[in-house]
Amino acid sequence: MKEHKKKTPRGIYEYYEKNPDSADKKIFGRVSYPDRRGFLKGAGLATMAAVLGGAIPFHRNMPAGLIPAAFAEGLEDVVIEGKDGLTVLNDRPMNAETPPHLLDDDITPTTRHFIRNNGIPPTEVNPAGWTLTIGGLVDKQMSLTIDDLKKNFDVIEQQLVLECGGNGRAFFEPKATGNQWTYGAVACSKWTGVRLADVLKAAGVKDNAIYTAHYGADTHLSGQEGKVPISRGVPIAKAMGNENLIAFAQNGKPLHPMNGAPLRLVIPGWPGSCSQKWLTRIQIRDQVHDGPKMTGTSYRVPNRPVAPGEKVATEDFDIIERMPVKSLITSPQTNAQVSGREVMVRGHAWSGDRKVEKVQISIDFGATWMNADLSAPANPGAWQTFTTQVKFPQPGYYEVWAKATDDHGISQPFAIAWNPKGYLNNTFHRIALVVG
Ligand SMILES: Nc1nc2c(c(=O)[nH]1)N[C@H]1C(S)=C(S)[C@@H](COP(=O)(O)O)O[C@H]1N2
Ligand SMILES: [Mo]
Repeated sequence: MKEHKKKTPRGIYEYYEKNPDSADKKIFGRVSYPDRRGFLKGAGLATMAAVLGGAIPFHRNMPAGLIPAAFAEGLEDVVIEGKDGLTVLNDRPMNAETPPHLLDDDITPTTRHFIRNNGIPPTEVNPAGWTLTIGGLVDKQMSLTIDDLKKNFDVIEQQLVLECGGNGRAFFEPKATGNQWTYGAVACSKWTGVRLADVLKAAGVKDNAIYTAHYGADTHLSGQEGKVPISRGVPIAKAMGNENLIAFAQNGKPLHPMNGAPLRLVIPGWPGSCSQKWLTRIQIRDQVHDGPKMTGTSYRVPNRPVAPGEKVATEDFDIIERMPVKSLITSPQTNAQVSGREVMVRGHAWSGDRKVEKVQISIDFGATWMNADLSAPANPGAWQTFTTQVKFPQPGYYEVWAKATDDHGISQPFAIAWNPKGYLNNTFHRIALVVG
């Protein structure tokens, strides 16, 4: 297997180089004073412990500005408790993706579910005392505990794809700013919860309702009290779809802290950003929601073709709704050495709220394509699995390409139109193999 290129660590070192004291405060919530050692505070201490993989018994002795030795090798060595094998793209906020070969399971294990945070996750989480408020344009405001949700509504279990709108951003040229996701800001875990639609119906959505607005308990990177890191929403028609869950369990266990414990939305087929984590409130509005990350260039794409690098006026952007058709080869791992002349190629395909009809594989740079076997989705919103036995004519270097086509006849493109924030890259997944 070839060496994979090392990623440049982002975040922690940049901050510490510029100003160690303010870095401490920003990253771990610790304040240092001239003659007094600053203690790690609740949230900061929990963040550091989560990143290091364990509580820090002597945290009171840690000098301000001390970068934990665990980070000496850069972000490659950052350990996130309960996660395994993820590539950390940023540590503040925490963002980590999953290498494709670790997404081989039909149901993504929690340890391998990517993390996309816009702010600082809440640290004092008490599931028993957690409440979800439904407010705004409803007949009756509701405040529900997780027990209330379980008692009063159908509890269902669904395998649902979550994909960040910025997945694939790393491959745009010119580069788009933001986390440089390659392939792995996508997952399909099994989520347990109640239907968002059932809860909204119980509250009674008024006739003039247009959009939802979602709020969570994470806090803004600036530390500014009351400042919301992200609050997105969906049109009422989408919210009323039976595929959307208010989830309290992931793969049969409570949600992972980084995936929104104890309560989150899962809005499959739409940008992951719609699926508010640490969910505390859903507000029904009579206008398109305008919370943080709903406006400007956030999760919005130009409504017309633009030239790479072109400046686009804010009014020329549309909100991203469904995610496009896409596929991912999860086995073999890219750069694997194939002994013999045959290999089983496997992966997953999905297309927003549609079904995938066909996945094709090419080993000759797209000149010819062969149909793979494709499974039905476990339920609407789940990805489908493709497999095919590939024979290579002779030893040498090959690329295996995958291309999915959905039930509207829409296929993945070879190349994607550039957009300023690098969203919706659904080009073919290509892996490299050396045969013989
Ligand atoms: N409260 C809150 N919810 C959030 C986010 C966030 O930063 N805060 N990130 C969103 C984005 S952009 C994505 S892609 C998904 C990622 O979910 P995951 O971290 O569980 O993989 O969560 C969404 N929900
Ligand atoms: Mo996202």
